[in-house]
Formats: sequence, structure tokens, C-alpha cells
Amino acid sequence: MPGHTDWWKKGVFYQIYPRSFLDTTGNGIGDLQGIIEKLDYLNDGTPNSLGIDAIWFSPFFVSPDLDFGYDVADYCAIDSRYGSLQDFDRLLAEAHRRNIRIMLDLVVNHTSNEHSWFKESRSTRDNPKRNWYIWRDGRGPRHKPPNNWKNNFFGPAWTWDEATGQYYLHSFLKEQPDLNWFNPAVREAVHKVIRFWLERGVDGFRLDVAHLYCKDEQFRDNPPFIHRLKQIHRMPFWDRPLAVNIFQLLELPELQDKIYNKHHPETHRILKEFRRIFNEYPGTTSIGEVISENPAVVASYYGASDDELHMNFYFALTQCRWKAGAFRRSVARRESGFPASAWPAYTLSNHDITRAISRYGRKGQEDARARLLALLLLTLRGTPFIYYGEEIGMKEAKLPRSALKDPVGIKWFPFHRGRDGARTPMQWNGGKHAGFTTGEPWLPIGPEAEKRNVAVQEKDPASLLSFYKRAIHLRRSLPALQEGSYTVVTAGVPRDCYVYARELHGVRLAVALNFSKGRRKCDLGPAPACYRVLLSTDPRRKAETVTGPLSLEPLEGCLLQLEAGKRSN
Ligand code: TEU
Repeated sequence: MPGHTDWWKKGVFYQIYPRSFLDTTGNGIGDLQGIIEKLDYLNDGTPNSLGIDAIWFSPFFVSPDLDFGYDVADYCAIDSRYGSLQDFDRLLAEAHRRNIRIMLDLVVNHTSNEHSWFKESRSTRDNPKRNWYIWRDGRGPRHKPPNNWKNNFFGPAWTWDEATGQYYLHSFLKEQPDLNWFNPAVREAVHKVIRFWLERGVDGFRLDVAHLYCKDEQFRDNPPFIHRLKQIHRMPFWDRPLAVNIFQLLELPELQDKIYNKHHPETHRILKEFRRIFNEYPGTTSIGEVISENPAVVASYYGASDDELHMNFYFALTQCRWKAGAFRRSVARRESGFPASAWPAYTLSNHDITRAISRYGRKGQEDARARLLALLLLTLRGTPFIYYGEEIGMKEAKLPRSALKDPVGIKWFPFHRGRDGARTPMQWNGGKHAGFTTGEPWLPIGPEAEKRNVAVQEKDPASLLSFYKRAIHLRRSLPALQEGSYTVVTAGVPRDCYVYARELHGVRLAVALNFSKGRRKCDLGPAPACYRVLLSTDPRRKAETVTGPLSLEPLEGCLLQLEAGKRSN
């Protein structure tokens, strides 16, 4: 798509989980036609629509759906339940017509065991594709697994293949065998996949678990988990994740620190090869799902000279406690811990973690908190990723065991219910099944759909959806929000508030967020100054000019602009 090559730094991204967006066939799962029908909702070119610039689609490729699309059986074909390649081309054209760019999910750490590559690989030991996956002999006379590696869901990372008498490696389910990225033929095959979609016109990729591609070639045992606990222990008390984060919860039972099957240096070479291909198609972007508690490790995936991924998610923000200081420090670590060229990407929710509104849910405060988080996400220095339904305050569903579909939840119930609760159908209206399907939805509809839906909130200027629209459209009209510098303001700011400035070409904006339940007054720096309120999370606040400290209502956040010529006395 023509336009600026760095559009992705300025734009707002929206993640769609296709299975749950809109079903037009009545089979209970969403489809490509459903997405096409809702493109105007996402961006019709006017402030009446949400106004997003790009969509990242969770996978809709051919898949036996053991991990709901993250087990791909054919990278170059659309699963017939979602539509066809023709439907995809139409979706792409219709999106581009609205200036919406399309990002696909590239899931190439592993394939499905139904992929023809794996079927060939497992057929005989001397099959030409045997080496496309990671096969090892068992240890000792009793054929014990090659080492102690665990997968990221549950249980060992090795599964014994009776027919050929060897183990194969899988970082997730046993139906998701890991590709052997040391094999040049694998690299070439994936390059072909990338080119296939770029030639069709897609604008970029999200790279699933990009930090896992290469593993220790000596297959050394991982050390015990206690090392990791010690690491977390070294973090200041107030910065330790309080809510038991899903990643950690899932790793706890495994009692090991996975140092030998992630962040291998060779992975960087693979990403550099990807980047060279992306560069052949100007305007292409990429974002890595790189999971590490260490910001320097995440930063390394941008490449030393910005020659790997364009962006990497900064997941640390999803682990903050509800404290102004926790968010402020997390952003500070992002701002100072990464090289200047490493463009930030922020998100609060995705298909793997509890929706933010529920993560921070306190009875009576959740909606105000959701607004505050929206203002934060849309005004930080970096590209914001919104998860579908976040804009209408969709909550995490607490599903009974009988409704669970995610293998993770089924396995660990009742300790936690897996990821289905964050993947329930989009709530379009207050009707049957929230307007998602005329059939039986694949997952139940989430809570409070009678008010947490698009139709109701579109009519209400005070709704969360209306707030998102205003914030996104303001962001679009204010280059200082897209590209301006970020400076935190601390003087004259109470501890439970978070204030920062965004500046570009003499325009100074201030964002003031009150995380507390009480009224607060904040200086916006540099005092004395005169600011105009552009937006408040409190729909009752009128456009006003502020001289002196800004008064904030409980859980209120404001975006303000310094009035020209009124900076000092
Ligand atoms: O997730 C990678 C991952 O390790 C976690 O987010 C994982 O989901 C977590 O440990 C909780 O189970 C990516 C995808 O986002 C996820 O949906 C897939 O299941 C996974 O890779 C495998 O492709």
C-alpha cells in the first residue's frame, strides 16, 4: 500500500481474533466475510468510526485447531471455515480502500503435526524432510527423553514417535512440532511463505514466539526453576507482578528455567534474513512476540543496527500493579533500557492474557480504570495495540469447565481456566448471542453484554467506545502524540498520579492520570503555564483552560495542550 514507510510508528493497531469477530455463516465461528462487514466500524474515514490504522489477525490458515490456529497445517491457504483466498484478497482490498493495513500472524517456531512437512518428516528416518524438525534418539537402554526440557503448556517438550523410534521436540502441544531452524531448507521454505503474502499485498507480520526459533545445539539440560525465582526476587517488591501472570503460572509446575531453548543467538540471524525480505517491500512492518523479563533481551530483537524486527511488544506493561508508580517505572525502563531507534509497542491485552479491564477489576471502578488505561495506551510514545472488544470494555468471561476449549485451561482447571475467557465473541449488540452469530457461538458470550456492546455504546457520547474514538482521532490530529518526545513530570505530582509531557516542534501536550480513589491536584510543568483540556476520561468535564495545578477527580485522566504564548509570566 502506498504512503509513508514509517506509518506503523504513527498508527493505531487493532488485534482481531478471527474466530470471535463476526460469524456470517451461522457455524458459530467468525469468518473473513464478517470482518469485511465490520471494516467500516473500524475505520470509515470519519470520526464516527473507531479510526484504527492496521489490523493484526490471529491466524486463519488451515489448521486442525488444537491450539486454535497457532498450529498451522498450510501457511498459504485460508481455512475453509473462515473463507477462501479470494475472500482474503477481497478483505485486503477493502481494508486498503479504507487505509487500514493488514498484519498476518507468522507462526513458524512450529507447524501443526498435520502439516505435509511434518507428515513427510515423520514418515521414515531417511526422508528428505526428516531434518526439517528436531529428532533425537532416546537416552539409555530405556529410551528416556533426550533431555529435561519442558514445553510451554504442560509436560515434556519431547514426544516419542513409535514408527521411527525417535523423539521429536515441541515447545507447545505435541501436535505442534518445532521446526529445525538450523536447516537452510526450512529457512528457504518460510521465506517463500513470507513472499507469498507480501506479493499478495499484506503490510506486515506479527511473529509468534520469535525468541524460540533456535535451541541449544548440544541439547543441555535446563537448570531448576529456583534460579528464576531468585531473579524475580531481586526485583523491588513493588514491581513484582502481583496478579499471578499466566506465563509464570504456567511455568511454575515445570520447575525449570528455560535457558537452553530460547533467545539463542542464531535466531537473530534468522530475523535479519526476514528483515532483508521485508525491506524489499517498502512499508512492510513486523512485530515480535518476544517474551523476556529483561528489557535488554527484548531490545536485542530490534537488531544492533535496527536490522531485525521493526517492533517488539513491551509486555512488562501488562504486569504492572494498579499503582501510578508501577506504570511510570515500567515505561521508564522501556524509555531508558532500549536504544533510541527501537520503536516502542504497547499493549494491555491479547488472546493469551486476562483482559486488562478484568485484571484491574475492582467493583465499581473497573470502567473508570479501563478509561484511564485507554488514555495511557493511546498517549504513550510508541505504537498502541488494542485487543478487539477492549474498546467496549469487554470483560474476561469466567467459563465453566464444560465450556472450555483451550487445552491450557482444560489441563489446569480449576487452578486457572486458560485463555478462553479472553477470546469470547465480539459483542455487537444486545440481541441474541450479542449479534455475533445466528448459530451457536463456539464460546459463550462474555458478561454484561447488554451494556458492553457496540450498538449501545455507539449511541452514547459518554461511553467507553466514544472515548476511544475521540482519543484515537485526537491522536491522529496531534503529531506530538505520534512522534513527540516523552518526559515524565514528577515535581508537584502526588505519588498516586502519573504525569508526562509529549513534545514536538514547540507543541507541548501533558497527560495527567490519577490512579487513586481520591481527588488530586497535579502540576503539569513548566509552571506557571496555561493549558487547555483536550480530552478527559470524565465525560462531564467541559473544555476548560487550566492555570496552576490541574484538579483531577478520582481515577480521572486528562490530555491537555499548552497554550501558545502563555508559557511563562
Ligand atoms: O504464545 C506464546 C506463549 O508462550 C504464551 O503466550 C502462552 O500462550 C502462555 O504461555 C500461556 O499459555 C503464542 C501465541 O500467542 C499463543 O496463542 C500460542 O498458543 C503459542 O504462541 C503457540 O503458538
